[in-house]
Amino acid sequence: MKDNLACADAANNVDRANNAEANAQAMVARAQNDFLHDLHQGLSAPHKRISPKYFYDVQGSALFDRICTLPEYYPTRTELALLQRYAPDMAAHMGAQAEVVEFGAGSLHKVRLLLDAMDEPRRYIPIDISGAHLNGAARGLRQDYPGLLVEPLVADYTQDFTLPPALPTAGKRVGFFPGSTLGNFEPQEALRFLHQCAHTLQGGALILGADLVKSPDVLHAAYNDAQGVTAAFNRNVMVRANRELGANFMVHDFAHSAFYNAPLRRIEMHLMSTRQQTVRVGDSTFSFAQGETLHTENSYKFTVEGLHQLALQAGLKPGPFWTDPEQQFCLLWLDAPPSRNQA
Ligand code: AVI
Repeated sequence: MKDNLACADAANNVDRANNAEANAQAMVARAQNDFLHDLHQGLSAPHKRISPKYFYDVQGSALFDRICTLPEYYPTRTELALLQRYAPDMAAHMGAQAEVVEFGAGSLHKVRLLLDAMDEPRRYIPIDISGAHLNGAARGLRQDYPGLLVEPLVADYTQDFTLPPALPTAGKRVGFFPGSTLGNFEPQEALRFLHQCAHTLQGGALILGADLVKSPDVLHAAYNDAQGVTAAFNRNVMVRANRELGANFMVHDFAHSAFYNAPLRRIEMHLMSTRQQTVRVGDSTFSFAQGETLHTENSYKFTVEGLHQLALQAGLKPGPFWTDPEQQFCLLWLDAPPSRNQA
C-alpha cells in the first residue's frame, strides 16, 4: 500500500515537472512570436521602433547589470544609497507583518534592504516574466530569510495578473517598483500601470523609484558611457533578433545614439544606420536609409510634483518621499486607498 502511494507520488511529481517544462516552452514560443510580430510592425512604421522590453534576454540582462555598476550611471547607486538610509522609515510606514510585491523583480537585490528593515515581513511576491531567473533568485532569498514566505509569480506585470489572496493575519500589502522602470513606459502606459497598482494594492501602498529631471550633461553621460556598455546593450536587440528570429542585421552598421529630448523630458535611444542597407526578418525585408534610426527606448525623467499628479490621476494618494541631496533620484510612498468594501 505504502509502495503504491510512493509510486503515485513519484508519478505526480513527474507529471508536475513535465507540465512546468511544457508551460515554460509554451511561454518561450509565445515570447518569440510576440518579438517577431512587434519587430515586423515596428520596422514597417514610418518611424521605425521596437519596445525596450526586448532588450532583456540573458545577455541583455547581464549587460544591464553591468550598466548599473558604471561610474556614469548614477541611478542605481543613488537609489541603493536612498534605500540604505531610509529603509527604516519606509518599514515604519509599512507596519508589522507586511507583504511586499515587487514588479519586475530581476535579481532581488534591492528588496533585501527593505526586508532587513521590516518588522517581521510576512511574504514576498516577486513578479517577473523570466521564470528561470526569478526562481533561482527566489531560492537564494529563501535561504537567507528562513521565516519569510517567498512566492514568485511568473507573469508580465504590465498586463493583467492575479495576486494570491492576502494571508489571514498579514499586515499591509506594499508594492515595490524601484529602478525608474516607470520611465521606460509611455505616459499612457505609466498611468495604466499605476492604476493597476491602485487596484491590486488596495488598502496598502506602492514604493516607487523614479529618476528626476537634471542637467542634460549628466543624463547624456549616463547613456553614453565611455566603455560602450550601453551601446552593446542597445545593439543587443538586433543581436537577439538575429539569433532568435534568423534576422540578418549587420549590427556594426548601426551606431548607438542616445540624447536628451528636453521638451519631452526623456532620454531617447536609437540605433542609427550608418549606410543605406536592407535587413531581412523572416520573409520580409526592410530598408534603412543612411542616418535612419530604429528607436529602441525612451527613458522619461520626472519631477516629484509631476509624479504626484500622475499618482493622483491613477487613484493613488501621495505620501512621503525620499531624495538625495542633489535630487538626482527619488523614492515615493503612494497609498492605495482601501476599496469601499474594505473601508
Ligand atoms: C531599466 N531602465 C530604468 C534603464 C533606464 O535608465 O531607462 C534602462 C537603461 N537604458 C540604458 N541604460 C539603462
